[in-house]
Amino acid sequence: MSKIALITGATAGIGEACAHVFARERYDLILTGRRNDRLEKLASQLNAEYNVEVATAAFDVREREETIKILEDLPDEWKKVNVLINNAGLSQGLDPIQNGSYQDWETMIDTNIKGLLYVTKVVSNWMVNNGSGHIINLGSIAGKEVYPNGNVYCATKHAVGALSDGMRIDLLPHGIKVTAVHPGAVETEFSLVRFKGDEARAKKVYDGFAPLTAVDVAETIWFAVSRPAHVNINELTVMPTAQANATTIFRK
Ligand code: NDP
Ligand code: 8X3
Repeated sequence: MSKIALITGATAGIGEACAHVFARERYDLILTGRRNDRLEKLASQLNAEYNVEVATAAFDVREREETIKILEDLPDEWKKVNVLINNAGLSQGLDPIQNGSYQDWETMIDTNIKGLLYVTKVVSNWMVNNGSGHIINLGSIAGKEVYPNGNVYCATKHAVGALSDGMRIDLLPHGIKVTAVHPGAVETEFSLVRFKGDEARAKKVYDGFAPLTAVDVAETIWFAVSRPAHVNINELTVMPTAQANATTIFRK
């Protein structure tokens, strides 16, 4: 029987790239995100290209009851999840704390922290029952450093780092690995979402240097997942060569 990976936020960017990489590696997939049309399209593409089974589940990770119900309603054979990639996440706004929007703060906290927890609780219980598993949490360089106006987004990603450490301790007796992956700038829909559809502002983020691609991050995740059974990578920071830290980018 094939291994199974559950990927949150598979409709775009890093999650979508992970779906391709794990399908290539012969994993059957559970793909989630809110945009069902994209999930369906990706599922048929991966099924045709790699001949893997793909289940889709469209839900908003901020909705606790819905998230739990949709996951628990999956057929038992899909609950043998080997790899959970907690990738769904976003930033909203880039403002000094005194000007921040309550709505933006709640969206980030509810998605990046609470949503990740809802999915993790359900799937980690399956992994405990299965006696093994690997959880990958998408942190960020924003979870290692704090940059100007990054306040709440940085706090959510620091929380992902702390939760990864906590999960690793609690799940240790159950043979479950936990890896936090912290990328620097990756060109995806991330900045478009952060700047609420302002394409010119989003594009400027990546001007004058080569950012990471979603595939670069997906391959890094695959590296962590493909280590031997006795090896776990606790955390991994992956940056564009032109980016030294959260705020230092060498632009041509
Ligand atoms: P994208 O915006 O390209 O993709 C984000 C994904 O998250 C989408 O599939 C989106 O799906 C999903 N998502 C967002 N909100 C929700 C929600 N409420 N419920 C369910 N799914 C949701 O961004 P990236 O691929 O770049 O980001 C992926 C992860 O990587 C995030 O956690 C981000 O913080 C992190 N990261 C990104 C970096 C970057 O520079 N791009 C760097 C470091 C970390 P949909 O809209 O269909 O729901
Ligand atoms: C995304 C990278 O530097 O915009 O997490 O926070 S950054």
